[in-house]
Amino acid sequence: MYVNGKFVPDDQPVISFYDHGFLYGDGVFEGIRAYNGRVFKLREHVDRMFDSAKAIDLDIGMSRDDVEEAILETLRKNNLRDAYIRPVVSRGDGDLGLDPRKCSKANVFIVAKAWPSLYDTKELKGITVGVRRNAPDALPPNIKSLNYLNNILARIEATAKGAEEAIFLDNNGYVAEGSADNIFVVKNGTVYTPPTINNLKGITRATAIELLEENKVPVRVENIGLFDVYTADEIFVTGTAAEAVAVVWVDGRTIGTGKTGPITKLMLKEFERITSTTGTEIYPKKAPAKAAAKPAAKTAAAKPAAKPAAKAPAKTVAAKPAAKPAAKAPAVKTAAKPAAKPAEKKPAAKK
Ligand code: PXG
Repeated sequence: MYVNGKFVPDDQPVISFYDHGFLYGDGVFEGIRAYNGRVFKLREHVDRMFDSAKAIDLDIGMSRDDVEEAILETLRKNNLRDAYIRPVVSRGDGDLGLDPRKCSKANVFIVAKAWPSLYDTKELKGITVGVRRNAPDALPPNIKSLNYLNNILARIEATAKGAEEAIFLDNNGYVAEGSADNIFVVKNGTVYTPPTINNLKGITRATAIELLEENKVPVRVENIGLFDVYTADEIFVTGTAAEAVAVVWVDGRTIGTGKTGPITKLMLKEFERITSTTGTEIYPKKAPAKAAAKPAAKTAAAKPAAKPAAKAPAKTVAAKPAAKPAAKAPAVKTAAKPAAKPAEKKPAAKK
């Protein structure tokens, strides 16, 4: 694993007891996946980690490009093509006492592990939990912080009640998200998902919205209540870990037919396509112009396991939409007022 610029074996202790990430959950992280030799939405994940860090006033001490390169190099050192990647930035080594000023420098860790993608048609049981999603004016759920206790409490409750995934409500009673994924409900051919005030700005969520719109499935970003959940034709959750999975039972109600529905299936298919064909190449085939002069670069490129040129620029393969996107993709709409149903011609919402 990567620790502050060095690579060490995963099982070597690398963290101080006085690290504030450990003592207080003071830090941020990301969960990223690589498929088929490419890191999916690498820049988006790195950007979100920098946003999380900004929100807690944490200086990562590295540039976005440096973090990207460290992630790619961690994958290369482990000869991985399909992997789960976990960068963690903690406030750093300090003392007892929660004042972050006691930590002079952030600690940056990156672990990458084999985790083949699971494109199975798993169907989940969901349960709405009593524990509410962290309030945006307390600990904004948009921060992917090292403090996941809110989510863990939800997961404990869901497990105790015999369900695989928790469905969080917020303090106003609106549906927020799952314990580690965003939620979508389908009704009469339209897909609904809550605005991101009460949930993580999921990268898979944004991808799902794009893919649905490319396939001319209308998506609306608006508040969702329990009624919408119980009466949905389909429900699915999205996340780097979950990818896209159907929820077919909630609080004793069977959702739709009780099987993965057609829009969820479309999502799964589209998601498989986009994750296997786009992303930042871990082992770029072509050596960069400067390194190309060295004959050694050729062999390095031929063998993915070999150490690639240290400064190979990350190459990102752009997404190719399967279907020609509709000239007038349906605008994502949001409700101005939580309870009100949005008027048909509201301006496009922030995703
Ligand atoms: N909400 C929450 C609370 C999450 O933690 C998502 C939504 C989905 O976001 P992305 O960007 O992944 O689409 C998450 C992501 C794990 C694990 O170890 C959890 C996540 C991602 C990767 C691994 O359980 N959560």
